[in-house]
Amino acid sequence: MTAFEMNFDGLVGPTHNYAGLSFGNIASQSNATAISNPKEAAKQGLQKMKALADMGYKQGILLPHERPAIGALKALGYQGSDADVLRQVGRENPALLSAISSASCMWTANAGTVSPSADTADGRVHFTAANLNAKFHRSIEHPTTTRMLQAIFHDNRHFAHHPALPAIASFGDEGAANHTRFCAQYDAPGVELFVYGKEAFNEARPAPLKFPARQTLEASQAIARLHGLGDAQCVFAQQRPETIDAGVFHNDVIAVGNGNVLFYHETAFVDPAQVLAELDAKLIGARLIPICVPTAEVSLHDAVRSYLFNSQLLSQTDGSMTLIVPAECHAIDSVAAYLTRLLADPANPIRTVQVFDLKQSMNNGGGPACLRLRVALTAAEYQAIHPGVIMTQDLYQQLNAWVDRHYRDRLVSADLADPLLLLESRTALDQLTRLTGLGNIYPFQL
Ligand code: SUG
Repeated sequence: MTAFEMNFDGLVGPTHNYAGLSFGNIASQSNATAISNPKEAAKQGLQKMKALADMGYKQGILLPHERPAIGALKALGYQGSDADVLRQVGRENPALLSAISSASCMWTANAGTVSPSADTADGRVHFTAANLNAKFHRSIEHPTTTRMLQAIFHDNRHFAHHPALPAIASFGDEGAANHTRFCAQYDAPGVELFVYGKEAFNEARPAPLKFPARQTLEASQAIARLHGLGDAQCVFAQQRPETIDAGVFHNDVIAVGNGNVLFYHETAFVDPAQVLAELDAKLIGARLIPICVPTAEVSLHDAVRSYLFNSQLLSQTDGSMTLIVPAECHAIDSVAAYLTRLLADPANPIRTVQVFDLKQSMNNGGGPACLRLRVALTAAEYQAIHPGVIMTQDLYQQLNAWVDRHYRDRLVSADLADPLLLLESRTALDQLTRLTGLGNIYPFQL
């Protein structure tokens, strides 16, 4: 195989906190007033990255964004020194302060959508940063995300970058969390599954009643056009509105795919039979292997509580697959029992399950799959990426020491107005850009 999948995990930033910012994301809402531990969060993430690198997978990092985002406050009319602005917003609008302080860019499955070179019309890897405009705290991510992706994937012979879609709900785009690529091999042309929550320009179509549908069909179609994907390479599928209303705010909370395997819950799609038939028909060189988890074995409620489907499904060199699941999967009986049966069943290629403690991120609704952006790369493309973000033993040690130096182990909302936190955060990020050799990508450095 001359191509492989590389995972870029979001390094958790120094302002990681719980603020209940995501209506429709049950974990975020239930932990709105919890005390966070940014140091532990960053280390939990680093451990997963290192473990995958040690297992032989290509692993990279995406850097945290500048938070608190003073620039976003200035754009809203706040004036004065950075410390004055922080104090004023802390006094007048703590909810806004929480939003511009969120470390939400850690969930890099929402950083953007990536189409590998084997799929695109011009033979380059295409990236579109997600506008994330369903939530204010996430809508401010894409300018830095775009700069970061451009800095890492800088060789325009191999990589093409598109700015985020128009910042309006009709084109709401949540990136790779609603996008899965299926293929016979990573360097063979694949079929890209775009999952959306509603049709923006057709209100007659079903839509969730309680929680927002963050991704629209129109946004997904625009990404497919921008990336140069033909009709024969795309499947557009609607999430079941009732499933969104049960807390499935992204498709990667209810389905995961890799290679020719789709692991999904019975309630994931409006029309699962159609999705499977179309994927199978459009997949070249392999038959689709669907693994459906029925409600009778794992209820939708347990699927959301455990984040079973927010796992990473990884190819092993012997053709089998490994599932990387959060620790919550072992704590919930129905899910633990299901996983035992899954491993015992020779009819599917999943042979091993590995469990990771990602509690700090999970408390905000972010499991193993949320924390990573997948990029399928050929060997030549891999050679062309910025090497400073590739996980190695050395980088792992340096990042752990960097976290120890700069991160707090306790954060509550009252701390966000502290000008010292801003200073600590900027100092840490400035050193991080040096450590990774990425150059000036943050507003405070520009
Ligand atoms: O967008 N949580 C994130 C979780 C994103 C998970 N990503 C994927 N499923 N791919 C979100 O809802 C909560 C922040 C807070 O409440 O403090 C938050 O933004």
